[in-house]
Amino acid sequence: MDQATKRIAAHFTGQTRFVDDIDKPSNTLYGYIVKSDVAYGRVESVNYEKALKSPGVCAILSHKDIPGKNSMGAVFDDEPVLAEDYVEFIGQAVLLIAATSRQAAADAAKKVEIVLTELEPVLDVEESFRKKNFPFDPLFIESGDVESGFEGSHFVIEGELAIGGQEHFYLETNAAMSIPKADGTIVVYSSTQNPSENQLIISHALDLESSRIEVITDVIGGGFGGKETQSNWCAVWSALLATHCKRAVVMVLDRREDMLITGKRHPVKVNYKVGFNSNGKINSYSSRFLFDVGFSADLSRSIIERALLHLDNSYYIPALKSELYPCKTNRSSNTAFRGFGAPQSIAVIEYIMDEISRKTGIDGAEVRRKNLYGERVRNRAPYGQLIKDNILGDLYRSIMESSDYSARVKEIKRFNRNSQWKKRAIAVVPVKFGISFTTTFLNQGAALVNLYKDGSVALHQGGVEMGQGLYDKMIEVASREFGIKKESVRICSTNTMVIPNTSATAASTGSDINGHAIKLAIECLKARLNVFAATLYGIDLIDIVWENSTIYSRKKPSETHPLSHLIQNAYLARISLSEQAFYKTPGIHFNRESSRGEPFYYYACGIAASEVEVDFLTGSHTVLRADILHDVGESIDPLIDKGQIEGAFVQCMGWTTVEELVYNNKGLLLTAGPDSYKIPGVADIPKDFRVSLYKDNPFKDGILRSRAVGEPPFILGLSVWLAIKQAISKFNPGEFRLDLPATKEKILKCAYGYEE
Ligand code: MTE
Ligand code: QUE
Ligand code: MOS
Repeated sequence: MDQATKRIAAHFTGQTRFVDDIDKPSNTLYGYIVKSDVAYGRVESVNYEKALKSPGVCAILSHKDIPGKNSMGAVFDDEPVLAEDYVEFIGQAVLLIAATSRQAAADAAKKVEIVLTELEPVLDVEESFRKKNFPFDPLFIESGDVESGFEGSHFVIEGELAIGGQEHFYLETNAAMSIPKADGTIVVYSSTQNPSENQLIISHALDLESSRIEVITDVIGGGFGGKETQSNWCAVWSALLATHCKRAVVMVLDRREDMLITGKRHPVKVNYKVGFNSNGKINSYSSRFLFDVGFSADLSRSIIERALLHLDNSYYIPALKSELYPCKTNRSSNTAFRGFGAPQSIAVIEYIMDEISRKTGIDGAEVRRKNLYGERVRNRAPYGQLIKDNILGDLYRSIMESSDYSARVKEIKRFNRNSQWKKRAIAVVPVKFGISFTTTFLNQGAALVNLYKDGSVALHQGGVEMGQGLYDKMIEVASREFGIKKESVRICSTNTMVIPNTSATAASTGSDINGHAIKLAIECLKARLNVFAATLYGIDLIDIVWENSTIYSRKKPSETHPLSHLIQNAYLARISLSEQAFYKTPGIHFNRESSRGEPFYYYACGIAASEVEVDFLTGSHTVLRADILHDVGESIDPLIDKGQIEGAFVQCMGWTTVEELVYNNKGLLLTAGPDSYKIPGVADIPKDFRVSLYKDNPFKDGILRSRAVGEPPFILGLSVWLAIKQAISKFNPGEFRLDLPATKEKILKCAYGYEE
């Protein structure tokens, strides 16, 4: 079994060691947070004398005990490590406790007396918007003349839509273990997508130089964006307690805590207006988005920016205008989640596509086809980037054929005529997802490649394995570049002492950025060894081939030399067998003031056709069949890529149909556990699920000619939501508004015309 197969087997047999599974030093303490139980309040007094005397308690820390800066905000300084004078959401940390067991800490926490004056929380984005509670400036985009676009349109429709949030529900909750060392340095094992940021935030809070903080991340139990910034919390809390107590401290949130205090996908309220002709073509689209950012800014600025850059999805919109407002509320701070703002804005334009189909009577897929970006004209995005190598038209034609669309539409019509309580519908949704961090400087990666005397290889790189298959892809890159088997390549855990200043493993760029860095390092190593091999074996430099763990000259393929022989001799000749390399994505830029530029290195595109059956007696639905065609360039590993596509699609189905966050009027999240918060299960996946990789479209500048896959196919799950919308129209041809998620209750309300 190669390393990747072993890793997957370990995952499925529960043997992967997440942070809480690491063997702990015998004197390890357990960290715990004392949380606010009000959404907004002034802290009058905090008394923890009694709690300190509670059995097993070693330390209790307040904001006064933080040696450095009381701030753990990733981008803005608006997130205290521990609350000072105010608490701003239910679950905000006020004190830290270290005790000999988690239970002892929890018992002590009950003895803490916090006196708060409750203030009126803001829980509604509309109210926040009216009060202009914006943690940073709103975002705007305008291209073309929107007003004259409306005037010249046959139809103008206006509408509202409410889009819900989504809990990440990673398998492993947030966790970190900090171990202080005698020399004043500290080692932190962290379940994070962003070890370098954990390091930086700890350095600020402890007032220690970054070089003294070693953050190590091995395979984590999922992130989905939720561990980009908010993994900083357990990291910094455990580090504070560990340095204070001079003992190892492990801090693991339980599921309920994690769901209560960490942010989710941003809920949004949207107003839109769209002008189009009777042929279904859009002339003009204007919108106002109110994002519920929660109590702090976190990554919301970049998330809203990505929403802005995906207002168009795959469509050419001649005139477009949008205002996107970050609305502060007294809730946990909403954060990165697969798609990073794009799912919300794409949901709106796809909803509009369905509305256009309803108004004009043109089939939904046909409306979409008519509006797709063109190949030579109608091919510039509202922010100015040219849409190159556009395959949208071909994807459309292919899915129409492979899904047998026309025949099934007829069959569905026949079914619906004969069925009173069950209706079926099929919806097609394309995706065009921009690949690159829009924050241009983040598009950098590095790697260190070590060759050992026996010819085996160890890789160090900046990305985090969270189940997306990054490690396997990196091993594949090294194995192909060196011409050796995958079994001979080892990948090491991510470590801030080995690869410094990494970007988060995010924006689907992990394998692109780190893979390119590994490739550059290997090219450099090979170039050095080629010079040596040329003299050692008397062959021409330019003819050297690395294959099957051997070296040979293209001119004499029969005369092979074992790689181990070359490497041993290179070592004896005192040639370095180790190389570090750095990669930055070329040619991208984005101007935030004007919302113009070329923010993306390329686009990843795909398309899906989903058929649903909705039962109007119960409100339940079944996805009868889903066809997906997605472009990953030349796949580095087709099984991994298909897994990513299936997972992303089903995760979006969850967001758009069953996952509902319910709060009480005090701002308490009532659905803070798997008992009340439902994610899709095996029974919910499409009955007939056909995932194909788009063929023959290698991306020549991609790593091994591949394209990123992590986030883009998430968008395709919207086809299920829109198929449900259509099915409701078959039952109720009148007006209704299908917010997201389309839960059973909402489906029935829309079907029978009840007001919300
Ligand atoms: N797949 C699994 N199994 N677990 C995850 O946490 N995160 C997704 C995606 N696929 C995730 C996943 C998100 S949000 C991103 S940005 C990418 O993986 C990150 O990895 P990549 O850049 O290596 O694709
Ligand atoms: C997509 C992303 C991210 C992004 C921009 C994207 C992302 C991320 C950041 C970001 C921005 C500013 C910072 C920072 C991070 O931007 O994941 O630390 O200061 O973290 O288009 O996925
Ligand atoms: Mo993914 S939301 O960019 O971590």
